Amino acid sequence: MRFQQIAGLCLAAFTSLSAGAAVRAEPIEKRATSTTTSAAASTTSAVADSSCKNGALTRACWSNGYSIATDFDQKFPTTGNTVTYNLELTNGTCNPDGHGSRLCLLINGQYPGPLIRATWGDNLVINVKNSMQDNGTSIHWHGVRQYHSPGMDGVNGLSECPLAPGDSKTYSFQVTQFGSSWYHSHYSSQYGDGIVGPMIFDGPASSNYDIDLGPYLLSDWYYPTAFQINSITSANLQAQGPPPNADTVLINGTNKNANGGGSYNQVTMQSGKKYRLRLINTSVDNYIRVSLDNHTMQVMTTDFIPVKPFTVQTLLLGIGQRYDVVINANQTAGNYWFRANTATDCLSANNFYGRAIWSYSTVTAGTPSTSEWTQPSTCLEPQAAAPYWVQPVPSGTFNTVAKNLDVSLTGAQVVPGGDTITVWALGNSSMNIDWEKPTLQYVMDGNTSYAPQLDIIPTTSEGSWNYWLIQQETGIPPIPHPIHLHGHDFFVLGQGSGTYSSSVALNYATPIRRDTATVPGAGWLAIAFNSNNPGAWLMHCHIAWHVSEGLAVQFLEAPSQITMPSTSAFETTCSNWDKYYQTAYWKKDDSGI
Ligand SMILES: *[C@@H]1O[C@H](CO)[C@@H](O)[C@H](O)[C@H]1NC(C)=O
Ligand SMILES: *[C@@H]1O[C@H](CO)[C@@H](O)[C@H](O)[C@H]1NC(C)=O
Ligand SMILES: *[C@@H]1O[C@H](CO)[C@@H](O)[C@H](O)[C@H]1NC(C)=O
Ligand SMILES: *[C@@H]1O[C@H](CO)[C@@H](O)[C@H](O)[C@H]1NC(C)=O
Ligand SMILES: *[C@@H]1O[C@H](CO)[C@@H](O)[C@H](O)[C@H]1NC(C)=O
Ligand SMILES: *[C@@H]1O[C@H](CO)[C@@H](O)[C@H](O)[C@H]1NC(C)=O
Ligand SMILES: *[C@@H]1O[C@H](CO)[C@@H](O)[C@H](O)[C@H]1NC(C)=O
Ligand SMILES: *[C@@H]1O[C@H](CO)[C@@H](O)[C@H](O)[C@H]1NC(C)=O
Ligand SMILES: [Cu+2]
Repeated sequence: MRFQQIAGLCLAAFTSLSAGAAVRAEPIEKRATSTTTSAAASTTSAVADSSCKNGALTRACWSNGYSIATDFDQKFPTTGNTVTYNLELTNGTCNPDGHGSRLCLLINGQYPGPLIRATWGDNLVINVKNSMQDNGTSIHWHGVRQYHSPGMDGVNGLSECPLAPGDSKTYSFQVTQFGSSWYHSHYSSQYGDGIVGPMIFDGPASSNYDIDLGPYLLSDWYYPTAFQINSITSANLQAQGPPPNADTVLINGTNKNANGGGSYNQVTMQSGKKYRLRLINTSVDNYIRVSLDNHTMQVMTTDFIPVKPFTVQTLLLGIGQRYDVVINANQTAGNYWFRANTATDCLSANNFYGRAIWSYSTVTAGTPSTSEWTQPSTCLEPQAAAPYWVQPVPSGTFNTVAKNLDVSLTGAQVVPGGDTITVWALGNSSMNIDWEKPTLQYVMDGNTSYAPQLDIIPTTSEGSWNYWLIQQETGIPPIPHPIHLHGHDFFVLGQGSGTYSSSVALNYATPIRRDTATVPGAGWLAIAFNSNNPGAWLMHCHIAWHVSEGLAVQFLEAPSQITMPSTSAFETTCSNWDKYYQTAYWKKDDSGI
C-alpha cells in the first residue's frame, strides 16, 4: 500500500536519525520500528505527523517514497516542474563594505547574484545573457552532477566555448541532488569580480529545524579587481612569493571596513527556535573559520552530502565548500558576534576578518561584547563528517591501483604570448585550455589526438573505481589546496601531512564524501570516485589564482556514452565566440579557467 510505504519509509528515516548508523543497502521499510522512539529522538517535543510529510519535526521525510535515505546517485524524483531564471551579466560598480566604489561584474545588477532555488527533481532552465563589453563567460553550477547533461557544466574549454559579449545561452538540467551550493563564472578569475550567486535545492535533511535562514555567502574581498590581483599573483609566483592579501571578508555580501564605514549583516533570532544556515565559501584565495559566540552549530551536510549530525564550536571552510548547520537559539537573550576569521593555520593572511551581529528578538540590536570560542590551530576539515548513509569504497586496492597526481611548481609556459613563466601543475603538467576548441568538440569529431596541455585523463570504465593520490611535492610553499571535482562527489579515503606512506590506514568503511576537499600544505589527499557519469569533468584547485596558473586536470569519462548537447547551439556559441575574439581588446593570458 502506497501510504504504508511512505509512512514506513519516513519512520525508517527517523529511526536511522536517532540510531545514527543507517546502512543504506538494507531495505528501509524493515528498519521502521516504533513511532515513539522516533519522535523522542527528534529534536523537539512534538510528535511527527502521521503521514510523515516534510516539516519542522520531520525533515528526514520527503515525499512519494523519497527521503534522506535515498541514494540519489541511483534514484531521484522527477517532478515535471520547470523552474526558470534569467541572469544578465553586466559590467558595473559595487561597494560592499563601504570602502569605495570599484569595478564589479554584476548579475541582474547585484552582487552577490540572485538566489537560484528549485526543488529536488525539478528541471532548471537558466537563461544567461552576457552583457559585458569586454569579457567572455561561462557559468558553472558548483557541485551539480549534470547527469546526462555534461554540456551544461559551464566550463569554457571543456563543455562549451565562452559566451561572447552580447550572446546568450540556455542552461538546462534536472536537479538530482538536494542541499546548498553556488554558481560562478569559470572564465579565468572572473568570479572574483562578482559573478557568483547562491543555489538551494530543497529536499530532505538529516537534522530538524524550525526556520531556514537561507544561504550565507562567505567571501574574501579585494579592493583591486581580480584580474589585477591575478596578474600580480602570477608575477609574485616567479619569485615564489605569496599573492597579495585580501582586504576584507564579506558575510552575506557585506562587512564594515577598517575605517568603520559599511555595515554588518544582522540576523534576529527568536529564543527557542532552531535555525538552518547554509554556509557557502565563495572565496578566491582564503580559508575561513566561522563561529557564533556562545552557540554551537550542528552540522548536517558536507557539500551536497547529508551527514550524521555532529556539533562544533568553529567550522573551517575551504573555497567551494559548503556546510549546512543548525543553530539553536537557546542562550541568554542578547547580541552575539558571528565571526568569519581567516585561518592563519591554513596560511591565510590574518590582517582582515568578517563580522555579523546575531541578536535575540527580545533585546535591542547593538554591538555585542561577547568573546569568541577558542580557535583551533590546525588546518583540517572536520573529521566527524561521516555520510548519513554508509557507502563503503572497495577496500585494500588503493596501494596497488592508485595513481599519482603531484602538485608542483613548474617552469612551463601558459601564456599564448610566448613568455615562459612559473606556474602550478597537477600531475606534471600545467593546464592550458583552448577556448575555441572545447573537449566536447573533440568528442563530437571522434578525434582522440588531444592537445597535451588540455591535461585529459581517461577514467576507468563505467561502474569501476578511480583512485587518486594527490601529493604536494616537497620544496615548494606549503600552501593547502582545496581540490574540487566536477560531475562527481569523491570519497576522502585519507588526508595527511608529509609524504603519503602505504602503511597509513585509509578509511574505506565510512569515508567522508564531498565535492571539494583539501590537500594539506606539504601533504596529501587520497580520493576515490566511481565512474558513473559520462562526460568531461574538470578537477582543479579552487584557489582562483592557482587554477588560473594551471593547477587542474580533466577526466574524460566514457566518451562514446556521453549525452551530447545540441550541436547547433554548441556550434553557434563557438562561432559567435570566434568572431568576437578576432578583434577582442583583452586576450587570454592564463589557463582560461
Ligand atoms: C568594464 O568597463 C571598464 C571601463 O569602461 C572597461 O575598461 C572594462 O574592460 C570592462 N570590463 C568588462 C569585463 O566588460
Ligand atoms: C576581462 O575584463 C577585464 C576588465 O574588466 C580585463 O582586465 C581582463 O583582461 C579581461 N580578460 C579577458 C580574458 O577577456
Ligand atoms: C542575506 O542577504 C539577503 C539580501 O540582502 C537577505 O535577504 C537575507 O535575509 C540575508 N540572510 C541572512 C541570513 O541574514
Ligand atoms: C574559503 O576557502 C578558502 C580556501 O579554501 C579559505 O582560505 C577561506 O578561509 C574560506 N572561507 C570561509 C569563510 O570559510
Ligand atoms: C558566553 O560564554 C561565556 C563562557 O562560557 C560566559 O562567560 C558568558 O557569560 C556567555 N555570554 C553570554 C552573553 O551568555
Ligand atoms: C543549547 O543547544 C545546544 C545545541 O542543541 C546544546 O548542545 C546545548 O546543551 C543547549 N544549551 C542549553 C543551555 O540548553
Ligand atoms: C610525474 O612525473 C613523475 C616523475 O617523473 C612520475 O613518476 C609520475 O608518474 C608522473 N605522473 C603523471 C601523472 O604523469
Ligand atoms: C584532432 O585535434 C588536433 C588538435 O586540435 C588537430 O591538430 C587534428 O587535426 C585533429 N584531427 C582530426 C582528424 O580532426
Ligand atoms: Cu591551490
